[in-house]
Amino acid sequence: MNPVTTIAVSGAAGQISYSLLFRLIAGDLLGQERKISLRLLETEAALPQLEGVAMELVDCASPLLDSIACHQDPGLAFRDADIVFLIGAKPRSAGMERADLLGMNAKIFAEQGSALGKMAHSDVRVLVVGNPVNTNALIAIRNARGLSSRNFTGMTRLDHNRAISLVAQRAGVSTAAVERVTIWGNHSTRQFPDLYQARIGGREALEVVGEDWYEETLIPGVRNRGAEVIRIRGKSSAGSAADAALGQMKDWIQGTPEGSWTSMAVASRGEYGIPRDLVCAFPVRCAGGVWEIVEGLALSESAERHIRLNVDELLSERSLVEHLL
Ligand code: NAX
Repeated sequence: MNPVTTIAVSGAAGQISYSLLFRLIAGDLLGQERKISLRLLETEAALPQLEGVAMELVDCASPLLDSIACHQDPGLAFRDADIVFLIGAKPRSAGMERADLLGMNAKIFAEQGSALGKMAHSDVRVLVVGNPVNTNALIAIRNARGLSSRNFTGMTRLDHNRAISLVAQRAGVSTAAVERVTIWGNHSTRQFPDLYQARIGGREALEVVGEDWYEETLIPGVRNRGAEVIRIRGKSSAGSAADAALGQMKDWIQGTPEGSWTSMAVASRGEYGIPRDLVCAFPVRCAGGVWEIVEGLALSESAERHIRLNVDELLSERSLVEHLL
């Protein structure tokens, strides 16, 4: 095995990356034995800022940092990459519709998907963070000739973590006691945080937190948490997003806890009636470095209804980018 792991990060001068990169070279993802070669990708306009970030990374004198390079060409950034965080995307500006955002970012993910297919290792793990996550991941998968949808996951770990924390607070327990929570669907305000299978210290979660609180507080609370952070902090979530990206990638590499699962947006193979190839958030278990959708869960009527609404939204997003697939 190559003693150095090559990690590429797009949008590396942005705020999520600023929280992520220092943790990568502190060993928070791969431990204290693995050296890391960092490939940082940015737009031309942000390259000077990126050079400053690279200087700061060097200034940490981390023995784990083998090399660092800044790029504006995705082909160079992704060459021989083992792990890739696709964070860079255009933010939604005032007055912009979701469809406009989709159109702008779709081109970025088509280009980066194609570069990944040509340049990255065949067993590369690519975590898509930039919004709209599900559809960007779908575009990257379709353009990454030579890779498979198994090489990709989209980030729904922040929503998953938000749900766990809110449930733990409500129940007055540690987050470690909350298991088998699922985020289904699209990483949008339509996502479905599912507690029907969840357990708190071995008890049914809904019994502990109450159905009313679940419907009236938890579901909207998770869906709107990102907007609440922006309202109060004045900027979108960054530290928590970087932490979620690390958590999702770590579980993918090292495995999910025995008996539980996490939530990831991955390509459907028809599980739970979700159309094949659509990138949808599912309950996911990881072992031996690969992810698997948890199958055979009994869905409540309400869950089925919420999931159908998400599928409709994902299909309508897909129809807007059909030309890039
Ligand atoms: P920032 O605007 O701070 O950083 C984005 C960076 O991407 C900028 O430096 C920009 O120059 C760069 N960029 C734009 N186009 C690029 C391209 N073609 N190639 C390389 N770099 C490019 O945003 P930040 O707060 O870091 O958020 C990044 C993305 O994560 C956004 O799309 C955001 O919506 C998304 N998020 C996703 C979350 C999730 O749970 N999946 C949660 C957090 C976050 O909202």
